[in-house]
Amino acid sequence: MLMQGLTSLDAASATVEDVIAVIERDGGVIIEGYLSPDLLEGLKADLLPLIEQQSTGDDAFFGLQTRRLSGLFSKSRRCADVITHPLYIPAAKHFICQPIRRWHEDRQVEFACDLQIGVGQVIQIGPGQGGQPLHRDDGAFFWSRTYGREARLQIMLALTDFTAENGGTMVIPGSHKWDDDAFPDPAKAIATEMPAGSALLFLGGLYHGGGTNRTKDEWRAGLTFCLDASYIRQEENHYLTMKPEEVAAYPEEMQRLLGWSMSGRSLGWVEVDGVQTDPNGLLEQYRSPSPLTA
Ligand SMILES: O=C(O)CCC(=O)C(=O)O
Ligand SMILES: [Fe+2]
Repeated sequence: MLMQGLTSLDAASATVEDVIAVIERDGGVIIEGYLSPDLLEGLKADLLPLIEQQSTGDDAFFGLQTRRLSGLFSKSRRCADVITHPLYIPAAKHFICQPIRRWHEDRQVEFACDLQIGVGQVIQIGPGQGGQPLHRDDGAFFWSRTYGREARLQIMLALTDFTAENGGTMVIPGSHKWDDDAFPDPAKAIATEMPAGSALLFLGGLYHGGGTNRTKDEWRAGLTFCLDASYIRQEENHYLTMKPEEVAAYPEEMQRLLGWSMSGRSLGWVEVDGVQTDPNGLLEQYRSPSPLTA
């Protein structure tokens, strides 16, 4: 059977509608030229020296020849430019923030969730690393296809070229539509091949896994983030990873995406003076040194 590869779009000409249409059909899309060369070089300079100091994983899933680095929003402000790219958040909203109707007194009202950042990680796959077992990343929060909706749109950005030889992410196009029991046969997976600065956007339900690195000396580096529904637990605990001062130094949109936000009327509040209050205001005190201690 001929295996259908992933579709590539050009960041300079693709619209959000184009991105959504391909993801709806295949579960993922490659966007070439997602980052400007300057931004790519900046991210590499910020993050690659740090990941080189990390030890490799300790099991087959995390990879015995694979290094990982998290806590990225404390390490590079440029991560925000990957998240707020004009093709990413609007596409994520389309898939994740579909409104539902609920009764409010005597009328039905539409409610939609917000987005938040679930996890951020640099993943460096080294020579000799075997293929990672194929999986769905929304399994982390026990998602099921029976829910009939999506909770995650993920990005895998190539910091170095991704090839079939060096461990370019394996994906099974179309598998985001499979039911929970369908087996992800590795023979159906194809490698994501894309030049550095390009990105794979894919749904949390798409079967994928790190590829086999058959090269002698190439470390494939990818930068991954997830935009998730604001009603599920964040995979990475940004509240404990980042100092409030570091969160406060980002624009408000990023603070909220990192979790310092109330979603709708009922999720994520803190009690202030007896009122359930949006926690974003608590960052005010961390925005600049207090006049008393300056
Ligand atoms: O590094 C990759 O290409 C994918 C890794 C992955 O899917 C994971 O660790 O969940
Ligand atoms: Fe994964």
